[in-house]
Amino acid sequence: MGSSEIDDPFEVLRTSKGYEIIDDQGDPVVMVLGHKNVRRCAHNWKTFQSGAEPGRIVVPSEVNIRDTRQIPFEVDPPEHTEYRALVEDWFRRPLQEDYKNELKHLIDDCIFVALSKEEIEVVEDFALPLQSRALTLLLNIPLEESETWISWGTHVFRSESSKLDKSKANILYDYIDGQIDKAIENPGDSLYHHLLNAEYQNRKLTKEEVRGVMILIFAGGRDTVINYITNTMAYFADHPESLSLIKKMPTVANTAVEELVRYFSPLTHMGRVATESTTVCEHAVAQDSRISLCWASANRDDTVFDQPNEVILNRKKNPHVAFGFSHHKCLGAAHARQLMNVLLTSLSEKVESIKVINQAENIEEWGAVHRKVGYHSLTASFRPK
Ligand code: EMZ
Repeated sequence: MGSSEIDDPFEVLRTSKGYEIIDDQGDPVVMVLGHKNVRRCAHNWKTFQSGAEPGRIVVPSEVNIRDTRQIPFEVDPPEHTEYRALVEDWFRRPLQEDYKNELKHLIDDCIFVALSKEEIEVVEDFALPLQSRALTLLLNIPLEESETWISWGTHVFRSESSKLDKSKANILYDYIDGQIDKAIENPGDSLYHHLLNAEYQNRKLTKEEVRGVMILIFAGGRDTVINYITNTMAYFADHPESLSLIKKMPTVANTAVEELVRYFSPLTHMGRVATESTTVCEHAVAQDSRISLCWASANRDDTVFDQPNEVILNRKKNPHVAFGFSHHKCLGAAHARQLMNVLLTSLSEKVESIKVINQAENIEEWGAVHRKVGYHSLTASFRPK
């Protein structure tokens, strides 16, 4: 098996019963595994809500480390629609040409550093700085600010010692509060200012609401993007011919971005809380209990994808759910897609091959199911064209 392969540990469960029950800190979760059921449940927000107690739809649950509601992620329609409308245009900015050019500049710098070293640890010294620097564009704030975020490491709620680290989470909350206060005192055109000026139901957003949006942006788009980038590097190490293909046919980058995110599925699943007693895959789900929509499993469903366990960079029909599905689909998806598109293109232009020297896989454990989601570390050397 090549180092970049990610197999599908859900296959047998998906094709036999369609779900799996796991324990999460004493609050069990019914993982929904098939593509059709995942989409059906994601669509049905009246029965499967996101607006439960803050932190409870995340698996592992964050109820013990977070009181602030993430917006619009932990809100249901109709409020969800109104909140989302406040930020939708802002999150489309990555499609603009000048945004793309700035992103290219920043990504080229990261590739230049990788090429100039004998070897580089991709997670900490490539993916994390790239993700953090790119985030300054999304927030429209100076690049230097990313140094602080890089110092937090790959996950804002997890540390070496704990999967749910309250003191680490507090660093983020205090930082965001400080930034909101600064934005109130100093006029500007960052996302903080945009949110502080936004009108919601004929009033300004409260500080707590602004905090809720910002926590989502910092937490939600961090390890996911880092895994996406790191897995891509491992993939190219195994498949230098794919770099040549993109170089020869640059439009392949468009389908490759989608195919790689389907294959990697950096976010395994996301929960919902049942508002009434119901059934999923003929299994009883009690009111106020949790299900999860397993994007990673749905993305390998062979009733939807031909050769689901193969990476086919020019795959035509690709209705993957790696960015979620229905009204809660990822707000940062345009940014992530643009980032990946520029990265694939720039790598294909500048890099001949990548060699993995050392790796430590990051394996998630969902009950008896073990799933590779990325790497704790991946040391590699980059050879220039
Ligand atoms: C939440 C989540 C959002 C959660 C789309 O995912 O990402 C997780 O990494 C965070 O821990 O709080 O933001």
